[in-house]
Amino acid sequence: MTEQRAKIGLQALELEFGAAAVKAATEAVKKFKVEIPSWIFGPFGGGRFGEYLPPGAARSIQEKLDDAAVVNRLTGATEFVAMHVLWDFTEDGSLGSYTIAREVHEMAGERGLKIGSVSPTYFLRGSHRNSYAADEKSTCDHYIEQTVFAGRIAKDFGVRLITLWFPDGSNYPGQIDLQRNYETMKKNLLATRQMIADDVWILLEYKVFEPGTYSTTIPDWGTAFALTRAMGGNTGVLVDLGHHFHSANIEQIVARLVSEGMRCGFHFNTRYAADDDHSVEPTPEMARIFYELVSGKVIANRDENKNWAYMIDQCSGRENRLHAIIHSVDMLQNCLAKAMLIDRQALQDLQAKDEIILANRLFNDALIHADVRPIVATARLEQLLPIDPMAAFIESGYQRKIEKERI
Ligand code: PSV
Ligand code: MN
Repeated sequence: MTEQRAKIGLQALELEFGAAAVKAATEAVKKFKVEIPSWIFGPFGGGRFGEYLPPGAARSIQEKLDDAAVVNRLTGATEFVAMHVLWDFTEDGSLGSYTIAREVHEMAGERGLKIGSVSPTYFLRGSHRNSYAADEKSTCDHYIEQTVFAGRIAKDFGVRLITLWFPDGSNYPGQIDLQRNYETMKKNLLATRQMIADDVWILLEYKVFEPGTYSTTIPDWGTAFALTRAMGGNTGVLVDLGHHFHSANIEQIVARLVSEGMRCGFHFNTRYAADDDHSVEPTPEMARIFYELVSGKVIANRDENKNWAYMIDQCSGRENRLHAIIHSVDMLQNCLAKAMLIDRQALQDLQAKDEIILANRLFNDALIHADVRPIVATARLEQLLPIDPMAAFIESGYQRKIEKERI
């Protein structure tokens, strides 16, 4: 997209949706920040199969941060990097190290970055018979200790946010006692909340399958919601786009959480088959999710305390990791811009008149048919950022450089 093309596109959008809506969309895109995961840059990504790493993939936390800094420089939207305790802060692969976390914090700062959300890593060695819902108290205590550590790191070096995802569950009916399993999880979560500073925000992630194929302990937003309500305080639900049954109405889940006034968060990605962790695509579903955030005044609200946490959880298999994450950020900005274009008053009028198809068309004109790339381009130009971060990345020669250096 050239500046000239952006200008013409913007005029067309103003004609259709009004100059005020286009301006508001541009401002919202400028303000939108999204965390990127340290794990996308390697070596821990790659999905479930094989150990393939694309040429130039990062080999250490320093190199991951180097790559993250490039993404932030090009997009201006990704200052925060999500970290995993046993991928980024460990010496022995079993416990977190405060010293390493401090070093990572310093290294991030040197590159203009900050540690974002901190995730305890429950799913590596030792949790095959569950973590927080294990029958063995010593197993539970081990993982609680790691969560408390994550809370401390989040407070001292991060954005006071931890995100919890548990691999707990089962593969066969009868394998575990479903009620005891849930009650143990609940008891340990409640105890954890007490051990972590009140101003550390805890988000609880649900997932309908995997690694459990018959059951997972927190399979859905309802279970996560019940647990977070029981935990109380600064606690919410984490919606990962890849963690539902096919064709789940995720925007409605978002709408429910907004209506309940719960401050929640996302792990953005795209799935086709299962929990694929692909780059974010500009799907109608994603745009509708953003519409719920806009109409619920969660996003683009002057009161930042109403805002949710926006994170990308992606670990691509085959594609270039930097392309993958730049693409995701770009697509999220596009979806937000689309959501900002909806004339809510006009929509309400149509709803009141029961004009079903006309309401649907008004929705789709913005969320599906509008080409909002000129809005996103304008937001970048106004911040003195490259108009096209992907093109700027390709032109920068950074990929050639890392492929040469990282053998
Ligand atoms: C689990 O599938 C998950 O979505 C959790 O958020 C983990 O932290 C992440 O993936 C690890 O890639
Ligand atoms: Mn996730």
